[in-house]
Amino acid sequence: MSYTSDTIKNVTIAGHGGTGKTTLFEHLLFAGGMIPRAETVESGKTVGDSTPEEIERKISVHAALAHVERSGKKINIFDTPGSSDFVGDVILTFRASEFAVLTVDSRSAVQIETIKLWRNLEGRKKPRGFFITKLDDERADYAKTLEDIKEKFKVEPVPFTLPMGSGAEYKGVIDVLNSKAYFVQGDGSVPEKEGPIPAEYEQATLDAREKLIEAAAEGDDTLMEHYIDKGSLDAEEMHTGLIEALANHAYIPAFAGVALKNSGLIPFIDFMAGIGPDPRTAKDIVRTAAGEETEIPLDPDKPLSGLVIKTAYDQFSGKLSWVKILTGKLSSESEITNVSESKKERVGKLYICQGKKLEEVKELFAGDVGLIAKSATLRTNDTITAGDASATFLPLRLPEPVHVIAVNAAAKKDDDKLGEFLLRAAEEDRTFRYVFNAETKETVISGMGELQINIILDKIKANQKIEVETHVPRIAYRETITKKAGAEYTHKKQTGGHGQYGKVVLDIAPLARGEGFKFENKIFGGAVPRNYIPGVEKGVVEGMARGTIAQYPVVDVEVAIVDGKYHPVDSSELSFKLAARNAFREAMRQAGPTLLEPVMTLTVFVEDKYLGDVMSDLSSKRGKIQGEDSMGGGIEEIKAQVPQSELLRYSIDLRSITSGTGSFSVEFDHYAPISGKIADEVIKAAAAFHVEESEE
Ligand SMILES: Nc1nc2c(ncn2[C@@H]2O[C@H](COP(=O)(O)OP(=O)(O)O)[C@@H](O)[C@H]2O)c(=O)[nH]1
Ligand SMILES: [Mg+2]
Repeated sequence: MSYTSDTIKNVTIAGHGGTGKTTLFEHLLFAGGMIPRAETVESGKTVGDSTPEEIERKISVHAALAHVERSGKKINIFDTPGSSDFVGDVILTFRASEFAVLTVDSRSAVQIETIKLWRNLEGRKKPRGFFITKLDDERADYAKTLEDIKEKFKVEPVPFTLPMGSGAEYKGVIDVLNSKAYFVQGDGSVPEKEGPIPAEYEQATLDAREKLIEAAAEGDDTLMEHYIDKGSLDAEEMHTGLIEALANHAYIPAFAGVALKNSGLIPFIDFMAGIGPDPRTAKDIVRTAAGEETEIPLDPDKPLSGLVIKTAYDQFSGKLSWVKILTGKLSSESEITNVSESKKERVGKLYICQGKKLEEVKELFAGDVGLIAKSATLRTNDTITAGDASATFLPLRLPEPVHVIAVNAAAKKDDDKLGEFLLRAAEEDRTFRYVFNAETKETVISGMGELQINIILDKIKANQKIEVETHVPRIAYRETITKKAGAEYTHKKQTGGHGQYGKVVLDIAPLARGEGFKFENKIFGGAVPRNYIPGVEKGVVEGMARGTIAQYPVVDVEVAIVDGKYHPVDSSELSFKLAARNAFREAMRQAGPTLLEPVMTLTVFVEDKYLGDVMSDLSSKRGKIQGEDSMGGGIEEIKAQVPQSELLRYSIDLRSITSGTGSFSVEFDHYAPISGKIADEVIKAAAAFHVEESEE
């Protein structure tokens, strides 16, 4: 069966880890009649947490997609991970859905990941709401949670469901929009049942309904006039008003429930089917062949265009490319163009899915998300079309990796295989990177945190039987000079017939930081003929590749050749190159050489209670605090400049200082001189490294 654009809705469930997303996802599928029973996260059998790494750790690592059908709509639901290590998979589902619901645990205040995700949704202007979870717990406090949402996000959430009781007294929810109640049945293992609103909740329901009407009246001016005239709105006006006001961000819907007891789910599904945004109101951005960025509306009547939002390698199905169709429709057994790779490709079977269970479809219409199996060319972020359109969707913007480590296979013969699987992991999760650093001669992988990287390495170890070693990456130190100096060098070799001869006199001087290298020919009168000057410059560049302190590259130096000598027969480019290289080394030794270390701009987000600890940790890391800003919601942003060598384990340190709540980003800023003990350590380590290198 295929679903046309007018029948599709997309919603992402997101929020801090452990707030009940996967459980909510599972029970929505059960309440919607899509699975015969709901499993617990602990059992390892949920639809949402289905990969070995998720089952083993009892947390979500990847986005999962499934759908429920209700009132003629197919509601695609994404379950997402809560740990910031896997934020890449959350953000891609935000792009692919027209609505996001953030889960908030009613036992605790709004937590930091939820605040960060809210900000991402705000940046995308994505309609969003809250689902307050775990109201059956003794520590649950619905009113306080709602209050905290108000305070942290400066919004007035509009309840669509109200809980009846909490803790052991929890009975179910009131569906405010449809004026009825849903009661937990028995132990909650069967779907909730509809019934009349108990008398004790009548007033609260009326009050909540009044708020819903006010929210609906924000939909447009005519509705507002009606509301002001009549003091109310009829059911149809309310319906259209709530749809429009949601699209205009005029209100934030709030839901409540106990997923584990199958409670509060049907009103949410009804909301999604009836009021949740129609994908045909969505837009995305393309870049044309001419490089212009334009917004295009999601439109079923245009020719096919779609975006690969995710790539997964499944144990059974092989490579799966998740595509969101933006315009037109994609048919199975058809030819498409992969615009990003300029390649045509034949698409075989198409699927929709319930978690890892695939279901074949003939067509995917604009608005829907489906899967292409075993594609030859598709990669995440690729644009597909039917014809020869050349515009491509903008690649998804993701945060930069913050945790970096160097890896190698324990057995050298496995290095290529390791590289292959690291590349695949980088394809599956675009917040994970894999590069070979030619300067430090290391394979460096980076990601959002230790957990993400460990999961990837564990998987490679388990599936490929490759033993992987990890270590702290080497830092790309630099060397430079602090004063002017000059030196001369004569390269002379007499070997039988043809000799080698070249004399070079160089002046060197420091340049401003970041200026790199300048070379000037200051020879007057032909002491060194012009055709040898490129050889001199090459020699200087070679000399600069390995400095005199610890063999790190030399930067920010101006070099001039001021004099020299040549021999009409024995001189050659090679002779001048060798002379220049040695002259440079000699000059550098006299020019007050110094080591430079990379200094990063660090941006840290922490709850204000950790501010002091984070600051003092940064000062112990030679950090210079540059500013501090309140982000609202009790979150502080700290900006500091910190040497890279102090930040190699920062994701681990920050996690321990802030009980896992802090987050940060780093960016290279500049190189700064180091001296004394710190420099001595670097020189010692470099010497040891070069000994090892020469032994290999
Ligand atoms: N008491 C109670 N526990 C819940 C509820 N929903 C989820 N949990 C539990 O909270 C824990 C985390 O749930 P999970 O769905 O994995 O959260 P996620 O990390 O947000 O996906 C699990 O032990 C769930 O059984 C609920 O409605 N009531
Ligand atoms: Mg989960």
